[in-house]
Amino acid sequence: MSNHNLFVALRAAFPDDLDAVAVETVGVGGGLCYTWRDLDRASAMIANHFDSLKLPARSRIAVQVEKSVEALVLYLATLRSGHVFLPLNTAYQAAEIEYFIGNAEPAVVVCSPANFGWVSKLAFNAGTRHVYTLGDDRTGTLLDRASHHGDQHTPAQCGADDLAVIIYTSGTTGRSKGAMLSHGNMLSNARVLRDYWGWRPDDVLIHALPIFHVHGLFVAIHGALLNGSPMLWLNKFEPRAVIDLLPRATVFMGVPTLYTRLLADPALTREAASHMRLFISGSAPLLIETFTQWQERTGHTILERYGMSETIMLTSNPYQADPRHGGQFERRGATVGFPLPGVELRVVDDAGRPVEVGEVGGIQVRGPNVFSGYWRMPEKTAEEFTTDGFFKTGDVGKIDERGYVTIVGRSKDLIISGGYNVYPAEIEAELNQMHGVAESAVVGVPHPDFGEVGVAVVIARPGFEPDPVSLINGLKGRLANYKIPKRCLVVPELPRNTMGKVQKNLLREQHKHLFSA
Ligand code: MCA
Ligand code: AMP
Repeated sequence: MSNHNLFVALRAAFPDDLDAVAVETVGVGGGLCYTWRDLDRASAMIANHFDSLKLPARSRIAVQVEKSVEALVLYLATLRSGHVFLPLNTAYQAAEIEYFIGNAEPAVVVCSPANFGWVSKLAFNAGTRHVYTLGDDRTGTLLDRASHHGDQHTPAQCGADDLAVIIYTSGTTGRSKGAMLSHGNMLSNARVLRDYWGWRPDDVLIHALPIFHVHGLFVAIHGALLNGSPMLWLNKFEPRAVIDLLPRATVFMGVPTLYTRLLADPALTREAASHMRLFISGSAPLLIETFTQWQERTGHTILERYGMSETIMLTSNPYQADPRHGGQFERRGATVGFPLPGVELRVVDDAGRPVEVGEVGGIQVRGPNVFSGYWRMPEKTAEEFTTDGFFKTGDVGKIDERGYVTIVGRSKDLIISGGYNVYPAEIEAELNQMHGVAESAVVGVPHPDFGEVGVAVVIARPGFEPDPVSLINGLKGRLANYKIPKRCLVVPELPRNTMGKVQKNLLREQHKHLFSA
């Protein structure tokens, strides 16, 4: 019986020379080289430790740690042992973590040493039996325990549909939902991207994104590992460090904020980027100005692609001529390119009927990369799929006569700030509980660095005068820092339609110049 464990496919792609460098760390705390053998042995040791715990099959392993190569090894070990990886943004605060742990019921929680006190308390209260620490400096109890185990390990037998990862994504209403991705979802998408982006074994990836989301964890890491390509690894994005690495690298992936920050550094030149093969952008809309400036400054055309936590990657501009589209190879700014091979993508009207070419509608997708549903939320899952098995993305777009997809907006009430998703409903719920607040509306407005940021517009309770700065400060510590609105305005009333619903489009329009350069 063949084993569909994603780790098996990744391991099979390691180069013959296991003593070659797989990951080189750069920047703060950098200067270390990890060979392919190191990744193999270290992940075996952690996997052996998990096996020794005799956890039920497909146990959730929740991880909130700073970025490090050891955290990557922990991901590989989780796959290897057949358990389910549950990555958590390091910015999440106690109330957020409490929800995730309560909802996912992980058997193991791994946290930063500095957070052990409060995280372990939450985890033990929720019934988790094993809580370990992992620092970004190769310390922590997880590594201590793993060091007692052997460095050989046979990967657990997994079917293609077996659960490999749960990624929590917030929602327009209600609490966060855990998108369940299988070994098959991830491997099929990684293979398609390998071919579509022309990955080569001699590629070198600059890895500068966080590894608790699809972009940094799957698109970037699977890409490199599945090709036996080494990574130049930054625990934190620093524009100058990335520019200094360009002459040694061939592939870079970033959210648009990374590209605008790189452009702000004069050291980014055509010469500095001359060794590069491919720059890829995604997670948020790339402004056409950034696309054009990048072309002018570096001579490279950024390849924009589109995806979601629930689906991994869905569309991409072509890297080379795409025979499915008459050999077109143009990477067109402000579009997200063609549906990837194997992905069916349609644009529908409100009644669910496909619209004409060039017309705008809701984007729906189907394919081997699309998740099976939300963790323990069958009703929510059923709502998000059509009867013929298409997933409703909540994105609004169109397909032109040449086949290029453009995202023109979102039907979901979502702000994407620096590549992170911020759901207004979650922030409004917190604000509405605060002293002196009658009602609030959070909207996204353009921002030169983060693309879009949240602004809170608040109405006071009669007789109260809430202080905007105190409201913002009150949110800190309750919500992850990137969710905190960058401005708070207390106003006498909110614009409403005849049904009494707040007209967020008018608020967005009214405040769109708040952060104009
Ligand atoms: C940090 N801050 C932010 C953000 N990041 N505010 C809004 N949006 C953000 N994204 C705030 C902090 O709260 C802090 O505020 C201040 O900015 C500086 O924080 P710092 O940590 O120093 O910021 P940074 O390190 O410079 O981070 C900016 C960043 C980071 C590098 C752009 O946000 C980032 O790595 N973004 C990438 C996200 C990503 O990987 N997304 C992929 C999701 P204060 O000082 O007030 O505390 S996957 C996905 O979307 C799909 C599947 C896809 O298609 O890929
Ligand atoms: P997430 O929930 O973090 O997986 O975010 C997925 C959402 O990011 C998608 O539904 C889109 O709204 C957005 N997104 C991802 N890539 C792009 C892109 N290239 N252009 C516009 N929006 C994007």
